[in-house]
Amino acid sequence: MENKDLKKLAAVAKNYLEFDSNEVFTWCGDCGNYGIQNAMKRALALEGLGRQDVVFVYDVGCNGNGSDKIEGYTIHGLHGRAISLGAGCALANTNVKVIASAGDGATFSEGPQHLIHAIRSNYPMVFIFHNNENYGLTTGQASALTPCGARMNGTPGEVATPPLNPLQFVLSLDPSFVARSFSGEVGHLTEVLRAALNHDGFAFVEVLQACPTYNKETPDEWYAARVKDVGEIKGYDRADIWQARKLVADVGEDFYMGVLYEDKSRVSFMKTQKYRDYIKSTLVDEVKHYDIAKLLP
Ligand SMILES: Cc1ncc(C[n+]2csc(CCOP(=O)(O)OP(=O)(O)O)c2C)c(N)n1
Ligand code: SF4
Ligand SMILES: [Mg+2]
Repeated sequence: MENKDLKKLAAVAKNYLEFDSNEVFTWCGDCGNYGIQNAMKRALALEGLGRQDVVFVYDVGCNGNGSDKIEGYTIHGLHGRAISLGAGCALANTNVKVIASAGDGATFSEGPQHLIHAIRSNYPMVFIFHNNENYGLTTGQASALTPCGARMNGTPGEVATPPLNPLQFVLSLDPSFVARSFSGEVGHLTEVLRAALNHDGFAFVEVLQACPTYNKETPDEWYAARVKDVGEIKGYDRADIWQARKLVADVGEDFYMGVLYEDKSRVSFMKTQKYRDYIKSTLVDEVKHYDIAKLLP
């Protein structure tokens, strides 16, 4: 290996290790959150991003407990509110990358209104959607994504209400970036997250996440036997939203992963604000103390 390659490798390793925390992991063994956290750190390090370049926003849930297992600027908010907190950070300081994480319960039961407007406004952030098809932290209740027939805590008979199709919903909102990956394929997820980090706008990344404790029907092996890369579909054009919509609507045996849709012509929210065309500072630079005393009667 040449000296310059070694230096590059050392820089990637340094960034990766800087994100490591000494906190004890509380996730169950084989939880998909380990793979997601690992892929996120790998993607950031490979993109040359260190602790100072990122804000991590976590929701409430097992996924949210990742917040104290990573060193960096982290916010651990309320259930269903990671997108709104992340959007605030992303708009206030466009020089940092914002990665918000939330579960299926948070995203599609508690906070879908925030998802809708983040997509519509194209806020510049990466959103990692941890889809384990249940409320993991509160011990395995059904979410809006739990399949019919599942027997969950709180629904001991069986779930009778049909689940939402999350990507069908997201693609109906005219998003600018939609991808899918799987927590058990860290290499694949790393590359998907790198693509998301390079997208100028709201990058929605669904991660099919194993929850071996409460979702016994779909362990790692179940997903591993069904996931395929979208690159295997001859002639698939990721710029064609109708191909993506058809792909996610066909809920068959296979789950296609990769970047499913990307509109490179879109720009993120702040760049659409004409009044800021000639302003070089970010909103955080513009925070000032004003003495309002003289304005008072
Ligand atoms: C407004 C509100 N409602 C309910 C709860 C209780 N609660 C905490 S975590 C959780 C479920 C989390 O499920 P999900 O968002 O899918 O995350 P997971 O634990 O599966 O990663 C619930 C219902 C809460 N914290 N706040
Ligand atoms: S309950 Fe499920 S999602 Fe939560 S830590 Fe355990 S395996 Fe992971
Ligand atoms: Mg969940």
